[in-house]
Amino acid sequence: MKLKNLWIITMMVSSLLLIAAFSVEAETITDGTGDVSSINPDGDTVLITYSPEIDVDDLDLIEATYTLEGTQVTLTLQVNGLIKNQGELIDIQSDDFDMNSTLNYVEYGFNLITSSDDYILRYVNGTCNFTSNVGSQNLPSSDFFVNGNTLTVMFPPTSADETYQSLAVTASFTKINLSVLYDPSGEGDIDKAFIWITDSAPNPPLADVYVEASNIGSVGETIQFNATIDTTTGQPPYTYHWDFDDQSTSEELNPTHVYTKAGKYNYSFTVTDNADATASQTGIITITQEGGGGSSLSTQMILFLAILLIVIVIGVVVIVWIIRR
Ligand SMILES: [Ca+2]
Ligand SMILES: [Ca+2]
Repeated sequence: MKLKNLWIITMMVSSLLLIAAFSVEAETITDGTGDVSSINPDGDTVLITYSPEIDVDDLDLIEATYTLEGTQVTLTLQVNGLIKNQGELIDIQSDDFDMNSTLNYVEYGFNLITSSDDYILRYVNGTCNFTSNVGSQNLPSSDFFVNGNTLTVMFPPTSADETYQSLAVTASFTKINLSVLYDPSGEGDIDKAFIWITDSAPNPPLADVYVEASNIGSVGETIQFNATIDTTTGQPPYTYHWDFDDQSTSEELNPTHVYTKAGKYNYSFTVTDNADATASQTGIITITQEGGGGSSLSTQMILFLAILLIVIVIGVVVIVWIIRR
């Protein structure tokens, strides 16, 4: 009888452990380092490793996790540096919002989509705003904490049986002098009034690449090949591969190449990211014999000399004929 009781207790405990194990749902997304970007004065997105305004590592996302355990969702966000507490959470739609103010804050954000809700969480300097289909509110300070390089947020899910669909995270530094940006005279220096530095995870898929090289060249000529990739897409680091269609290749982004034989070549460039995604672009270059122009010039010279010779011979013949008369 005792043995039977022990057996029942063991079964019950095992079942509970099994239920507990099955009720935990977890996902992790990872992100490369060195993929923090900024917008330069031309409006282009460029990768940066240094800013006089902020430690770029504090924005460089490396990992984010989602866990659903019982009636609690836990989200974490980890950066390469430290979670930076700077500025304040701004609500642009608020009546208190001052259009002449200067914004200067670091924000860490989560967007979690599950089968039952679309959650948006924004953390700025000790304040965490939580938005779901139910509404928007600032979370009590007991529901989130910062530990070095990691921000952790906890909240009850809208539905207990919801399932994970996707998680995206961002880290950003925003410094905007609104009085310059919205100055109707347009006299302020807008480039200096607007700084926006950001990283997101997961990165969008690797975008198309663009290649550039002359479409004509000659044997022995040093030809420059250039490729452009969108470094805010895909997972860095990237590897590059040029195939010049003459049995030679290069692993540089912007190599030079010398063709040794005349002909038409279909060259290609391929970029591969850290997630093994690839993007390619091809081009055609026609290579002519070295000094091709000189060759046709010498043909003209031969023709000219031949005509000159004929004229001289005819002239001599005519002169001899006149003398003999
Ligand atoms: Ca990153
Ligand atoms: Ca990223």
